Amino acid sequence: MSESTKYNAAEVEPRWQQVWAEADIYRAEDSSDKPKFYALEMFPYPSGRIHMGHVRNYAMGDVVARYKKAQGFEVLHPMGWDSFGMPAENAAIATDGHPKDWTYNNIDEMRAPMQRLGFALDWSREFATSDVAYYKTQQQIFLKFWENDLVYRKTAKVNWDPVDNTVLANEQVIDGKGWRSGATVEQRDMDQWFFKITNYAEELLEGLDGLDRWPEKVRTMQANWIGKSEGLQMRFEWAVPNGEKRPLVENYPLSGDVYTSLELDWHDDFTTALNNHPDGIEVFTTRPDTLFGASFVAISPDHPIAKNMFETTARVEDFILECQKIGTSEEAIAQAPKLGFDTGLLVQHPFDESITLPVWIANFVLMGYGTGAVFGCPAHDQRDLDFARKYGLPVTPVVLPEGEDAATYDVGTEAYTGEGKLFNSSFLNGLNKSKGIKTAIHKISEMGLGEGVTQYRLRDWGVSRQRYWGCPIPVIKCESCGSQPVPEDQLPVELPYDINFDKPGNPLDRHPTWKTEGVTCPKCGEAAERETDTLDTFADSSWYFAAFGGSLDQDGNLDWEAASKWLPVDQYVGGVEHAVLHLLYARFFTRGLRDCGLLDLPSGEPFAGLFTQGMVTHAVYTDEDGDYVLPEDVIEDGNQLLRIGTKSIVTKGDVIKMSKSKKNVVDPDEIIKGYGADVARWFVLSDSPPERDVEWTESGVIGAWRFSKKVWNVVSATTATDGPLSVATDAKGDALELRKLAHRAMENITAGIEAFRFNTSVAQIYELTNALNKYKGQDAARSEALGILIRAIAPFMPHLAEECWAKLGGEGLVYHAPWPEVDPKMLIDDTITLPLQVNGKRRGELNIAKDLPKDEIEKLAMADEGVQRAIGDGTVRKVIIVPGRIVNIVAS
Ligand code: ANZ
Ligand code: ZN
Repeated sequence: MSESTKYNAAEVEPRWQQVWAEADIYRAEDSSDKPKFYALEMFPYPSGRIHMGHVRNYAMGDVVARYKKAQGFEVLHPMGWDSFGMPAENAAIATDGHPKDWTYNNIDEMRAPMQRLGFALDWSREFATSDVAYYKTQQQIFLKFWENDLVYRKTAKVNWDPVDNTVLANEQVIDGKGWRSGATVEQRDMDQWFFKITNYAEELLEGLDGLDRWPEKVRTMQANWIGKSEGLQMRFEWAVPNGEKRPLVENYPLSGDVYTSLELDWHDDFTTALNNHPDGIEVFTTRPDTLFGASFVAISPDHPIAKNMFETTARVEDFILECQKIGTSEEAIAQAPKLGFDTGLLVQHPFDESITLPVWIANFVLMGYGTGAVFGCPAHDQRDLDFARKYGLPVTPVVLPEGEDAATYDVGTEAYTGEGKLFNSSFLNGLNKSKGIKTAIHKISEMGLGEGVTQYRLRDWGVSRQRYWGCPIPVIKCESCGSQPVPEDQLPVELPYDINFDKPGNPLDRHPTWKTEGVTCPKCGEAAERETDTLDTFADSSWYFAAFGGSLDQDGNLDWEAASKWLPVDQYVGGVEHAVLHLLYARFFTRGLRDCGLLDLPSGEPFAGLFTQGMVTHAVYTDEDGDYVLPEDVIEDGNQLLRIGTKSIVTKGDVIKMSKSKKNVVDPDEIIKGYGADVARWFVLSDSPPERDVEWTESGVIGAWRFSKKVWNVVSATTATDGPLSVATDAKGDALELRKLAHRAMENITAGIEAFRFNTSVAQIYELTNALNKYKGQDAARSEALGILIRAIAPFMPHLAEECWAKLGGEGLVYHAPWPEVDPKMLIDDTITLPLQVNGKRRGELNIAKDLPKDEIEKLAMADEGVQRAIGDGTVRKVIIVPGRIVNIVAS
């Protein structure tokens, strides 16, 4: 064995990376007969730099991939680039460059540091979603989806982002703002392409039950997003006005901003409503049990009845425009102050002829949900209550909470939504909530006014984007034939390179030739135009995992059978920010691909296991001017922090997610250069549970670096030559203790990896390393324990592990070495301590195997020094052995 040398990561790491690359060890074999394991981390957007969040994300996936490999699985662990999207266009505009050049340069910039991190990735399957081969296949999928009724076109109200000049999906509007630009989103009517995700609403919801290796919170978020509600859809019939106007809002105490219908000609409006909607107003309710507490009916500002009035009445128009200022997102609407407009119309209560309800237009009623109309029961719905209090509408409680007195019960300012007994409710009186709901639905059905229905909050996925850097939608628009699919043999519809961004909007739309040159209608042959919208880039990330599995090549060949074999992804790792958007779209896509006959994936689930990792955080530093300072520019001077160079005083602020804007970032590549990839990987995995945030600290990194040295030193100090696969079956005493400790540690390390508790595995690795550091023997037990340690470390610090493995004389690569097997016997504590008594006095003790036969115990007891001294010249009369308890010797 060679002399002990210093460990030099800068030399060791690239050397092993080259060995791995040359031996092509990470290539996954489609035809392997080993069980498959597909490990995947959410692929990166090529922004140009890798950051610590990437390192942590990929390091976690790498631990799993390497561990599964060692366990005998055929592992697929691929990497690629989610490379379409807005930032490339923005960068191109800012730098006068081209989105394509910017993107592919960035990919090249990022691939190298990623490779320096030594991940066990099958780079042979790499692609970028902006590769023509990839988006050509996506165009084929789009057309397949269209054929199979999963794509359609309609004019729809859209969320328009006025900064990015594009349409956003509802999911992409957060608090009324564009998810990327942060601009306040506006409403517009536009022609749009949609994916019919709602076809799968029920399946997507039910499928969540089977995802037992997904975080509970993600499943809940998806379920809420799908938003299944069972309830009643029912009709409120018009109350015939009897030639008399009903009292209008002037009778209610009005607050400042109320709109009144005093000025409109009520009879005209009523006639219009009656003519256009003779049956009355359809509402959707989940609480028909509260019908006797109804005090108004409210319709959305976008409801056809409201729109009819809008056409005839200027005051309604004012009101509706006012409502639209709030935007379209549900959250924004929920948070906005309640606004209402009393239309003057009246409807009939279904259960009591003597009751009529006023019809209001209300800003909190969404046109896109249910029927766009509700009945308001202020006592038991908070929005209704806020509305009723503002406009002086009656509040009648009908659900009595337990312990309350019907005569005195009052809801105050908080609607009561809990359980209770119905009261003030005629034939429903005395029923509980669910009985009341059933009874009311039954009654309404009997009356022919409605029926029980199921509603989903989920809307179809609008995918048209007015952008250049995305997958062109493969459609030709013909004036006579409408939208036609681009014929298969004309695919791909390629993006033109010669575009310019001189004006806002979509460069494809104003390209001199792309839209029209040589474009004819596939149906009638007349000159036609290309669709210039591109697909939402969330489509790109909805099936990339299948493209890895099917080894998509640069000619666009994709082996769907192989993709089906690899799917589902066994372990997916990524950020929880994708809990709804990406993860739901992907679950839709795999179902679509299944139902189009491309993927053989009965469950339709793309990701069997999901782990959402925490963030990497760092303290924010600011100087005296309040400017952010990079951590690498801060030095400690006594008990204060200074900025290198200017020496100005620096203040340490909050520890938050690393972000370029706050400058609290540490460049992974700098850490690799300074300490090595293993140290960076070890640190992000060791310091906190994977789902929590980890705070990046210099001292933490130094700790990780010291630990790597320690491992190397223990290996270097080894002269035993038994090799790392030895099993020290004959070990006794200290050697046996070391074996036991190693096996026990290994048991816990494996459990930690299995449960995604890498930090607990790390703690066990520390313990085993410390034990080995203290162990003096140069024997088989040492070799065995070291062999266990190195293989346990390999998924975390693969370079160090290879170097140690080689130094210990391990055969081949540690990457190919089997995962250490725990000997269950080593986990049982099978020695016991037996007290030795002579004539009732304790004289010594025995450390023996639990199952040692009595005659052996007697021999050892009699040989004990303390016992011998106590017996002295006496004669042994009797030896009493109580197994497992005590040895008593009677002598005289
Ligand atoms: C009367 C009622 C009384 C209601 C009560 C609730 C409580 P989920 O569970 O989310 O499906 N609603 C129906 N359509 C609406 C729309 N387009 N915009 C705004 N709100 C709408 O919610 C169903 C409830 O939300 C329905 O039940 C309806 O109000 C309201 F004590 O009807 B409820
Ligand atoms: Zn045509």
